[in-house]
Amino acid sequence: MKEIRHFINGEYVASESGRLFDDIDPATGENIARVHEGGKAEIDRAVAAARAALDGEWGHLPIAERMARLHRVADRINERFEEFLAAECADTGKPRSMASHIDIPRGAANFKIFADLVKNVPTESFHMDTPDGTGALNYAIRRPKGVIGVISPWNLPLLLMTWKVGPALACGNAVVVKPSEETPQTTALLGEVMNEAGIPAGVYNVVHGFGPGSAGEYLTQHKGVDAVTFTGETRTGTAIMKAAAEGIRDVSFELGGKNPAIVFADADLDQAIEGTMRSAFANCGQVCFGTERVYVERPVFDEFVSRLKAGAEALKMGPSQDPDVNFGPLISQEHRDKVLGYYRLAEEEGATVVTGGGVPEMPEAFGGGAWIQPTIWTGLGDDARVVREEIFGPCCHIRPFDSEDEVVGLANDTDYGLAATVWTRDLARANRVVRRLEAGLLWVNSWFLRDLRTPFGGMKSSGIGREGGVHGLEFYSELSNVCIKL
Ligand code: NAD
Ligand code: 6OH
Repeated sequence: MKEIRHFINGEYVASESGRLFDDIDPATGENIARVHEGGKAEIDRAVAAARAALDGEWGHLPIAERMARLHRVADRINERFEEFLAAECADTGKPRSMASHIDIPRGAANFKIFADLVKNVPTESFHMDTPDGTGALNYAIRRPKGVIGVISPWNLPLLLMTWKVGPALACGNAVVVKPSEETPQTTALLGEVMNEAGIPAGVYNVVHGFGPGSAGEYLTQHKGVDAVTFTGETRTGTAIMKAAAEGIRDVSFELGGKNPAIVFADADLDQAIEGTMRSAFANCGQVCFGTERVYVERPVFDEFVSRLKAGAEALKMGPSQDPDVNFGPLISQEHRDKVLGYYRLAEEEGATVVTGGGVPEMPEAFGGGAWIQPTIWTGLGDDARVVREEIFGPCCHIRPFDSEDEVVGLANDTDYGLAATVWTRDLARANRVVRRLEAGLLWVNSWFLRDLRTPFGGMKSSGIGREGGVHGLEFYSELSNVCIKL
């Protein structure tokens, strides 16, 4: 059986405790690897290696050379594309058609985009007058923040991890990554690539394990970690923020969502259906900015519901290698239990089940997998838990509306504020509506159209800070002002 070790100071190492945990293929329920579980000892070693790397070659590389090596990281991921793809699909069960277009190429691109950005970003300078007439010159200098703790989720494991590691390294930091216990493989494999690309030992470290009482929690508590960037559940973010309060360490959070889509009657319905199909069901509904609440203007409500139902029922479920498959399993049996709990709750709360609502019949080989039906509901009240809580599964509730004011109020009536999507042919209305929607990502007539240079993040309980483009630099670097009396 394959064994997955920590990657510390440029080497793969075993846990001191000798503890291992299982890595399960969610499509079959089979154990595909044994993973070393890190504890305090491994976090201590990784943080020390990161600190030493900052003082070593990495801290003194000319910027052009640092960026050249990050480009090489991206190139090596692309050269080893098939290995990354196989590892990601084995850990998540997601269709290869998705991982080969999104997870792996965008995971690689994160190293190039941020290297190019950081190389070209200016800092400010101000000349100021002084009473003696000679003046003074102010200019800002940007420096790495230090050792960054990176805690990443399982839904897009490589992509969401490199989305943090890319800018962190571009800014000259060193990182200690704690990938999700569900999806350790691509984060582990990236260690080899870092060595191949000439990233000095200790710059990129990986410690596997769980959250509370394990590597995740120890990483957030470690005094040698200067800042923590986290993508995951809002509840976990709350725990991490408490830990980071000790020592006043900075946090950057991409958390949960309960994202609305608004479909006006004048929308191109073909587009709106296609977009909502993806936003509700892509990656088996496990996308942070996916849609779980759909509001449709009353004249087109019935047509929209019946066409989305037809679309959901036409999804092709199956193993990731099948090129026609566009719908994989959930990440784990545990997560399926949670999602199925909401499927039952929807019925208890009085929903009409338009389609789905349970577990599909699968061939015997996939009997142990976390398969679930794509599900659509109507008829729930606005206070139903199914309409208010993040489910993170392939499901949505559709509700009719009659006016712009009404739908803006409904869309904003949530603790979250990550994403919202508006479908209309009237661009004046689109602009009017999005400016009132409380969300960090606003799409008009599209979904998941994402330029990596743009700001990414959520309002309210969906996060703190923005990553992406130059915005991440605020988190991954420290600005100091230099004032020179002339
Ligand atoms: P999770 O919060 O359960 O786990 C995320 C990571 O945190 C894992 O590595 C886990 O081991 C670790 N962790 C858990 N408890 C911890 C603790 N006390 N201290 C330190 N680390 C701890 O999230 P998940 O289930 O992996 O991912 C799904 C969630 O992520 C959903 O809520 C989804 O909305 C959110 N998400 C948000 C975004 C975004 O960009 N806003 C993107 C993807 C996923
Ligand atoms: C969150 O679940 C997915 C985020 C994906 C991206 O930000 C991207 O641009 O690929």
